[in-house]
Amino acid sequence: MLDFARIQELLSDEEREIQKAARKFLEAEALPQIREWWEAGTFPTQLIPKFGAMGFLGANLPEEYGAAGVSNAAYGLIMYELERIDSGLRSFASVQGALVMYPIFAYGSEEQKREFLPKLAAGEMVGAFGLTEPDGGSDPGGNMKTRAKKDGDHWILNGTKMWITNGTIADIAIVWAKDEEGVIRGFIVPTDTPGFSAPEIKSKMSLRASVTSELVLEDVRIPDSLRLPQAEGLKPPLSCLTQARYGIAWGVLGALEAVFEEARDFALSRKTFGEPIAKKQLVQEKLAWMLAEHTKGLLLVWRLARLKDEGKLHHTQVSLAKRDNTYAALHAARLARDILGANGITLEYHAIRHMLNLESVYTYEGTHDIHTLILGREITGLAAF
Ligand code: TGC
Ligand code: FAD
Repeated sequence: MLDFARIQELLSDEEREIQKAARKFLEAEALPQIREWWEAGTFPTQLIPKFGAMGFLGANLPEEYGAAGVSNAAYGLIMYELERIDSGLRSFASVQGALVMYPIFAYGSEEQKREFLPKLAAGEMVGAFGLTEPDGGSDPGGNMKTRAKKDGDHWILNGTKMWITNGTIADIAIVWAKDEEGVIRGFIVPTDTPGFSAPEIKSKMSLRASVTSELVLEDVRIPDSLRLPQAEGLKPPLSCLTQARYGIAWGVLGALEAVFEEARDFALSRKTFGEPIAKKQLVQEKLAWMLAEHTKGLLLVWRLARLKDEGKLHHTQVSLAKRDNTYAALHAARLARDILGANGITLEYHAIRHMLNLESVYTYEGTHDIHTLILGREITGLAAF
């Protein structure tokens, strides 16, 4: 692992072992084929049960529900290793763990937890999280048109969700909808319910090894037993986003490591004007910038992991980490692409695939600018959304 500030020494033996095992597994099972999957625009569904067996899914949730029950640093390191291969693999795990398992764990009934969490942890069941709607994702409360109407001991759901990771391959979708009083509620929607469909969004130039879908709900009838009983208002879905953003803040540093190492290796072997380009000051400045950002980002997420273990993490701290680490990774991928010259525009190298993926990461889970405004509100007490 790229580790300039020797963060490894701050990890436990178990955390180091988990990362080592994740890297070994992913280098054998995913790295050799990632380019092919990305080019074909397919997500490798065959890896899902293997991710389950490796303990990658909802890894920081308790063992009593079938999850691995690891520390938040170990969870972050798993996200790091997944995204070192491709943001699409990390996205799958982020959604399954932070956006599907977490809301069931935090807001579900005991029966819901026992029914769904072990299958989701094992990768026997796939989940999706439907918050964003076609009219805009940054203001999910204000823009929410999806409605849930009470009908005896059932609910009738109508509406459309947009840009939903895993949608087409999901067995269940966590759908957020407003009831007749305008209160936001969460539902576990089995995707084989009549009236539910999830067409895949095609022609993406980013996150091509990830399924992104529209969710269409037309008079979808759901028993009250599938409503998340503890979820009321916008705070519960926003709290799920905090879990996913935390994982992204770690994950993108894996992508940064991948493009840094590729660029450094290329620069050492590529000769212009009789010397390796690695000997040129302008190239060294780019590599130094990447290393510095990776180092600062890793120190930050390590500290957030410990705060999260202690229950002291605030969501605005996660906003800062998601915002800055994602920007650093995206800019690093652009610099790496540049160092590779013309070679950098092909999928033979990893830089452009990471660069294109990171454009999505910059936008999803709160755009860069929305996180700037979250921090602006934290600093001044004034909301500028
Ligand atoms: P606001 O007044 O700020 O908040 C309402 C209540 O919620 C609390 N809160 C949070 N709690 C936990 N975590 C967070 N991140 C929280 N943010 C806010 C807040 O304290 C308040 O609590 P209380 O007790 O005072 O009632 O609500 P707002 O309507 O003003 O919203 C503000 C804003 C812009 C920050 C929020 O809407 C936002 O975060 N927008 C961005 C939306 C977003 O990130 N969408 C992501 C969708 S999922 C996705 O992209 C998955 S990508 C999948 C993949 O990884 O592949
Ligand atoms: P908009 O909200 O329309 O924003 C457009 C632009 O306006 C952005 O630059 C934004 O920063 C800016 N802007 C917005 N408001 C303000 C403001 N107040 N001040 C200044 N600038 C502003 N969503 C889910 O619910 N579940 C998923 O699984 C999921 N997966 C995704 C997967 C991918 C590949 C992508 C690309 C998106 C996914 N999303 C998902 C949706 C994602 O969360 C939204 O794209 C994101 O929240 C932004 O919403 P938007 O795209 O509608 O942009």
